[in-house]
Amino acid sequence: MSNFPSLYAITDRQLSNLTNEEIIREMLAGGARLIQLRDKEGTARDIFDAARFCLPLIHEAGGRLIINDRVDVALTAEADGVHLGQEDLSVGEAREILGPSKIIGVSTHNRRQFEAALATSADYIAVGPIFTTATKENPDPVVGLDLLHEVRKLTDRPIVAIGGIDHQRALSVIEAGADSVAVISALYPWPERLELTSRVDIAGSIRRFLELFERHE
Ligand code: TZP
Ligand code: MG
Repeated sequence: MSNFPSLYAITDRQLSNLTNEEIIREMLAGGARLIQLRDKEGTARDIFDAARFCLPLIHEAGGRLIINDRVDVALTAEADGVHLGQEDLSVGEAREILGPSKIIGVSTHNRRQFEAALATSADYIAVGPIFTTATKENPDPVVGLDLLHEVRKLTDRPIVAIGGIDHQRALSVIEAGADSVAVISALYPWPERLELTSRVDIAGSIRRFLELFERHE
């Protein structure tokens, strides 16, 4: 996957109180072009329907949609790829199902897992949690920027950093060697004074990330 986007935006219905479709519209409005549909509580039906609805919008904007966990849904919905954890189907198994042209990403949490991922056809390798995260249930131990520095020396393949990354920390992660930062909670800032009509400003948060990266180039 050439030209890997610096921002990897991940959906979260619980943090936003919005539907996957609403979140993805906001992400596109903010300028996100690499989007992961992550819905741990959604059924296959929910994820499939959201993916089918959003794919034309995302493609029209020149973006790509990656499905978390579900190779079956990624295949059937004709998404751009799938993101696998250590407990999901292996990259090899997903590749057999999806074929050579789909994007397959895999999460790793230590050097051993990263090296194992390098031996596969994974298009990108995620590393984390870089910092403490409250978003993932039972997260692996924090790996810090040190692991990023270490694994950057091993490959030119795109590395995605994840876990506890916000606007303040984003550039330190890129400087440590990541090609891209994957973010969840930082995308869902609620206004300070909560009113009935207020909603999270996903597009605004994405714009601020993209401005940071543009200024850094
Ligand atoms: N994998 C490692 S940390 C994490 C995942 C899915 C959660 C990232 O969420 P946040 O809110 O950006 O820390
Ligand atoms: Mg998974």
